[in-house]
Amino acid sequence: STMKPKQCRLIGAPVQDGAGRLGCEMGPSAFRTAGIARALADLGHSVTDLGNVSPVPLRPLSHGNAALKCLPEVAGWTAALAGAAYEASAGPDAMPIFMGGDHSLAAGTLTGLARRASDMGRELFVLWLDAHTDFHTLDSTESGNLHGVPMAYATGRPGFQGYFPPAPAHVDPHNVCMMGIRSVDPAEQRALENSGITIHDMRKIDEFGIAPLLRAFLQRVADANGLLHVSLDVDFLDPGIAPGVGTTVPGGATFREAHLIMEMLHDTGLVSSVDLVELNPFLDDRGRTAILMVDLLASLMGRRVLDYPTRSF
Ligand code: B3U
Ligand code: MN
Ligand code: MN
Repeated sequence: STMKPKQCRLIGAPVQDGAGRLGCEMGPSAFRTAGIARALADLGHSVTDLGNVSPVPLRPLSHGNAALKCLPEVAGWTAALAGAAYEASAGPDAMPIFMGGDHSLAAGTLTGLARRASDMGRELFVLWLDAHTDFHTLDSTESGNLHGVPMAYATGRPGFQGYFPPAPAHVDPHNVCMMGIRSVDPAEQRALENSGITIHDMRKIDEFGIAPLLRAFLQRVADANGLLHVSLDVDFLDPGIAPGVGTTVPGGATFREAHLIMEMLHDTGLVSSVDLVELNPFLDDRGRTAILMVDLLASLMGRRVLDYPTRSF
């Protein structure tokens, strides 16, 4: 691998209160069972498993949007994860890897990492790989599932104050690139139009191919000497290859597209942290989604897919 050995820090975030159904709580265990630590160590990285984060104690909260589910719980996770992300991202070769847990965990990781970047005098960039934009506010979400809000919180959209913890730092929406998007609610779409976020939906990926779109974003990160966080939602992938998720959307990224992204990310050496989210082991097929997510992480960390035989499951 051309990548400098990293200090991989595995952090379990067994939050499932942001998803519409149970099961993501088992995600960190499934990643461990699928051999995440071993895969990273085999690539020459140092690996420490820091165990699972616990949410801060609940504080009762009531909000005008009656649809909201588990607001105090998700607020508690956000506070705990922002702290964990800030701490685990210290040091020059730090590579925190957050094993979810549903995508609400990114409210914590993004804002904790943004604080770290600002301490270092660097800019944080985010590559958001997802079928969804997760750009709802507490007021606009109709499902009430808080895995639909982390990008809005992290970029400082209004309405979170007094409900979610104050963000330690925000992510500049101009530094966010979303790929794989194919399910956006009308309220999100309106807010995204003037947000500054770059959105490559599946239509664009089909028309131009994933490589040139990604290359343009990576060039911007490199030019800014930025830190790059990758937030990988299982539903970015096509449900045919990744069934272990609660919110399958047809027409997702293929095995080849997903590995190509990871290999291009590896080649740039720009990635400094990763979220692996929305894995629901209860819905998985003999661990195949957990194994695929670990294999994608391994590609990002330097495994050349053609050098390895396909793992069976
Ligand atoms: N935008 C919809 C659907 C959704 C967002 N994130 C996921 N699903 N995983 C919502 O419920 O907010
Ligand atoms: Mn998501
Ligand atoms: Mn999603």
